[in-house]
Amino acid sequence: MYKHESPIFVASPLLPELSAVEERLKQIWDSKWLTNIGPQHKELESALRQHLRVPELSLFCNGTIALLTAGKALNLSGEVITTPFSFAATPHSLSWMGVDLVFGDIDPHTLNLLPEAIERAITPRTTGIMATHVFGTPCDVEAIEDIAKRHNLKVVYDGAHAFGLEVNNRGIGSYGDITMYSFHATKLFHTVEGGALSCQDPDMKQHIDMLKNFAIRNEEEVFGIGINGKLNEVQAAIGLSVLSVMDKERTRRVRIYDIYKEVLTGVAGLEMVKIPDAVTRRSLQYMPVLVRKSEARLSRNELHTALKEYNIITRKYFHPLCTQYDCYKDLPSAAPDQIPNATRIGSECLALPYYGSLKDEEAYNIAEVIRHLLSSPMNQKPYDLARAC
Ligand code: T4K
Repeated sequence: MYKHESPIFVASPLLPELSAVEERLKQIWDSKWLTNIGPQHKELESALRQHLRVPELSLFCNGTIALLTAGKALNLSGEVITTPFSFAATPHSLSWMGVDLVFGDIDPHTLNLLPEAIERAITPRTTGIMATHVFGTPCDVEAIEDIAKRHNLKVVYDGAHAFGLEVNNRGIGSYGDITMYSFHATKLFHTVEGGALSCQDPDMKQHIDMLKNFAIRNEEEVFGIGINGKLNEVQAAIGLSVLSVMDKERTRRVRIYDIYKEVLTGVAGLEMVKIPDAVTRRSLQYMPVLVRKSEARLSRNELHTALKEYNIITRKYFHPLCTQYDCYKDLPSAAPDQIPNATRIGSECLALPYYGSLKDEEAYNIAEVIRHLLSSPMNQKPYDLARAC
C-alpha cells in the first residue's frame, strides 16, 4: 500500500484521441454550421438512439434543462413524488417547474425510490413520479409502471447515471414516459456538458424537439413557452468521438469493478451495491459502497477523511440528502422519520474513484487501503512511507 503521488479523483473524463475530434471540428469549420440541429447533431442523435436501444431520443445542452423540458412536455403540475437520494438537479428541476415536491423513502439495497413509498404518497393532487436510477442501478420499473397506470400518473426517470443500462434486454429509456440522460464531463459518455431525453413515440419526440427550441413550430408560429435546450455541433462532434471509444472504456471499467470486488468482498461493514438480476447490461458509471455504521471500524465520514491521506479523493454522494437542503427541509415529507432508509444511507454511501484510465495497480491500491483502514486499529498507518510523497 502506498500514498498516490497525485490526487485520484472520483471521476476523470473519457478523452478520445484529439485527432479524432479535430477531424470532426474541420467538418464543422468547412460547413460553417455551428448549432441548431446540424449534421453532427443528427448523426449523434441517431447513433445514441441505437446505442441506448430506445424508441426516440432528443439531445440537450445538459441534463438539467432536459429534466425541465420533460416536466413541461408531460404537463406536470400539483404534486410530484420524488427521491431524497439524488443530485440537486432532480428536485430543483421540479421546483423550477412550479410543482410541489413530495419525497418518498428509498430501498436500502438499490438506493432507489421505493414503490410502496410512492403509493403511500399519492394524493388527489399527484400528477407524476420522478425517480432516479441511482448510480445506474435500475428502479423497480415494473412496479412503478403498475402504480402509474392505476393512478394515471406520468413517470419521468432521471437516468443521469444510467447510460447504456439495460433491463430484461431493453434499454432503460424504454421504460416510463420520459428518461433523462446526462452527458456531463464526469459521466461515462459525455459531450463536455450535454444530455438527452428518450421517449416512446414520434409525436412526443417532436413535441420535445420544439419545446427545446423556444416552442417554435415553424416560421409563422410559436405554440407555447419553450426554452433553449439545444446541443451545439462542437458538443455533438465531441460526443461522436467519445462514443467511438466507448467499448474500450466499458471493458476497462468491468476490469476495475472486478478488482474492487476481489479485494473488498468480505470486509466487515463494507457492502458493494448489488446489481439486480434483471440487469442485462450494466451502466458502469459509478462505484458506490456502503459503510455500515453498526459493523464497520470507521464511519463513512471517517473513511472519506482517512482516504485523503493517501490522495484518494472519494465523494459522499448524495450527502447532504435533498431533504436536508434549506429549500426543502421544512416540507412534511422531508422529516427524517418519514425517510428512515434515505437518512441512514445518506451517512453510509461513498463513491470510489471509477474511470477507465485508472490503472489496475491504482485500483488494487485504493481497494487495499480501504480494506486495511476498515480492518486495522485506528492509529495504525498502513501505507508504505518509502513511496509516500
Ligand atoms: N441527475 C442526477 C442524478 C445527476 O447526478 C446529475 C448530475 C444531474 C441530474 C444533472 O445533470 P447535468 O445537468 O449535470 O447534465 C458532478 C457533475 O457536475 C454532475 O453532472 C453530476 N450529476 C454529479 C453527480 O457530479 P460534482 O459537483 O460532484 O462535480 P465535480 O466538479 O466535483 O467533479 C467530480 C470530480 O470529477 C472532480 O473531483 C474531478 C473530476 N473532474 C471534474 C470535471 C468537471 C475532472 O477530472 N474533470 C472535469 O472537467 O458534480
